[in-house]
Amino acid sequence: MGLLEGKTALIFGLANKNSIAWGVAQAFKREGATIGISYAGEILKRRVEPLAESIGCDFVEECDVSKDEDIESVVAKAKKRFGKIDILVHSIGFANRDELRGPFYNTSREGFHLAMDISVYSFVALARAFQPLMNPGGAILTMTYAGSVKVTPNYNVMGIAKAALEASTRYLAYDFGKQNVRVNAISAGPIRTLAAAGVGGFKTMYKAFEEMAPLHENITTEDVGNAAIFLSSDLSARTTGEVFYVDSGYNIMGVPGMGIE
Ligand code: NAD
Ligand code: 0WE
Repeated sequence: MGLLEGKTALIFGLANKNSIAWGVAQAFKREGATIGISYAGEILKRRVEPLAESIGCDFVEECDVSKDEDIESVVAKAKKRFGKIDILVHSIGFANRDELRGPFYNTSREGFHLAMDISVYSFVALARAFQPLMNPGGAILTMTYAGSVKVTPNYNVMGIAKAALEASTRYLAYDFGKQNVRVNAISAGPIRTLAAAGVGGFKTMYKAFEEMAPLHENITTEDVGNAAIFLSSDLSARTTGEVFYVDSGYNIMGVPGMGIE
């Protein structure tokens, strides 16, 4: 029997087959969950629908998380279709491309607000909107990156957004504890997704990551999917408000090993 048998999961942030959200969707499917998917905009529909279909998912809804009315509408549709849900996955982040290069102090007021709105507030807004639909024993998940706690050059305003996202995870965990719903974040190492495409120096960072990490391997969306199963299933029943690293151990290192051991 699958670890998520009888559970319903809604996954936000699917763009294409490289998305972390897709790794999560496939892993959840494997463990027997009923899945609903949400994506950002009309142009992604053509990509997302065949993927959803391939895992037998026919709840595929557009939702731009910067619009309250889009969030309300997807909640209404989920309520009509599923009644209650068990798992909510937020796999969304965005900053203007020109904020992700050069000195952090050049961050514009508008760029700061946009990154915080799409990458952080959307998590709070989705958690609130789905609160009445969440079954006891359920789980809420978001995706973060270690640029929240240590400097990653060029990650800039996204690092600040991820720090706020991790703090939001703790505050939401406190709120949702009363209804026995857990809230956790997965901090993944760098993965070549759409959100990493065109990032200057990504290739170099990828290589350095592989060298520095104790396990000397880069991260896949499948790895994140497997961690998401744990954090959404009853296996992690007493874990909430945590940032769970899926990074081949990279974050524990202070100095690179350089093969001197
Ligand atoms: P991705 O591009 O596949 O996913 C990002 C998603 O955010 C896309 O589906 C995009 O449509 C969605 N999005 C952007 N603006 C939106 C809006 N207004 N409304 C609704 N959706 C919107 O890339 P990914 O790497 O899978 O990113 C998923 C999450 O994982 C992000 O939070 C990202 O910060 C995080 N993350 C990524 C990495 C990495 O190296 N790729 C590492 C750690 C954490
Ligand atoms: O969270 C992310 C991706 C964040 C991201 C990426 C983009 C590129 C395209 C947010 N918004 C946009 N907007 C775009 O227009 N990661 C963890 C991957 C990532 O992105 C970086 C990284 C890493 C790692 C950007 C700079 C430096 C390192």
